[in-house]
Amino acid sequence: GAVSLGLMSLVALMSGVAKADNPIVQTIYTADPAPLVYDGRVYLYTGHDEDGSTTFNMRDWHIFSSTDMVNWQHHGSPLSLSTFSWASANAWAGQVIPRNGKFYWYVPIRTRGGSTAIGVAVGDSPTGPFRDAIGRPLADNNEIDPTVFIDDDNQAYLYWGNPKLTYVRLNQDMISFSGGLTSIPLTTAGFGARSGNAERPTTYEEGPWVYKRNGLYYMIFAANCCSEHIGYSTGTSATGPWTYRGVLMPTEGRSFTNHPAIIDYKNSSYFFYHNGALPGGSGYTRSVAVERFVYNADGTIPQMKMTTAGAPQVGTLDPYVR
Ligand code: FUB
Repeated sequence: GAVSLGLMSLVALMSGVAKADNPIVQTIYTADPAPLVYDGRVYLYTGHDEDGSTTFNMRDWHIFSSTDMVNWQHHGSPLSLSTFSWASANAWAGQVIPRNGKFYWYVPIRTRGGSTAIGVAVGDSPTGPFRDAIGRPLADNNEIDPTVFIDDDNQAYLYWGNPKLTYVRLNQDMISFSGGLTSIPLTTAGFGARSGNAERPTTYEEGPWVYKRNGLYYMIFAANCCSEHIGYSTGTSATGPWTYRGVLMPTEGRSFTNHPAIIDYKNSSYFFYHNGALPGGSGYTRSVAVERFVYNADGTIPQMKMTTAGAPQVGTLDPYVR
């Protein structure tokens, strides 16, 4: 069924401004938040679950922006599967980063050949328009969920993966890389121990988000599918070694996935995630939400709970079928 709109959201939709409370977007189902602070504004890139979906049904990505973290403007959908001639399905979790006066949007996509590959789109502004930067996958190893990070020495890294975790060193052009694909060792010291899954001995599942703060590297990620919680690790360099730091947000609510992102904006820190809190919400009709938080003095992150998580649908969580 369609998302039922409260009066607030209806007004918001008509005015093009999405309102306030969690979930951030109440006019469509959104997932996989990727915020970017640019030129004094927060741009929020999301996936889009189609109304009434009973499996992952995602064909395009959307952009929202805000200058107060309360009122969100919807910039529409300037990127979709049709942007990539080689795409067949799965407009899944991506991230945007500016460089060279351009904006690079990395996304996982199902190819016409059937594998899952990482594509890169490029635009001249944070809201596009965007075009396929290279006309083919940037990397094609049947893995998902890219996160991109530029270190202080200007070296850019792209990390992605489920069940593996891989990175490459991107070249200055941001649309090619040097040195090949490198596997990050998934050790329990680095990513925590998972029990009862011999193929996945650590909690790492998917959705990595890498950033650096006060000299410390952070990798936050979706853990222990299904249902997922959010965990995180810290490292002494962009390539590790990583040390597991624990659970950032426990499992809760109607969605069996969650997906993390963190930014600092106007002297506050914000944690973005998704759940199934809207009317009609589920693991396939999700919505993006945000919490403000304060880092502990030692740089660790306090554990957070969802606000407006939606009541759990006990016993009705769908298996995670790709
Ligand atoms: O939204 C589709 C997939 O579900 C994403 O790629 C994963 O991170 C999970 O959120």
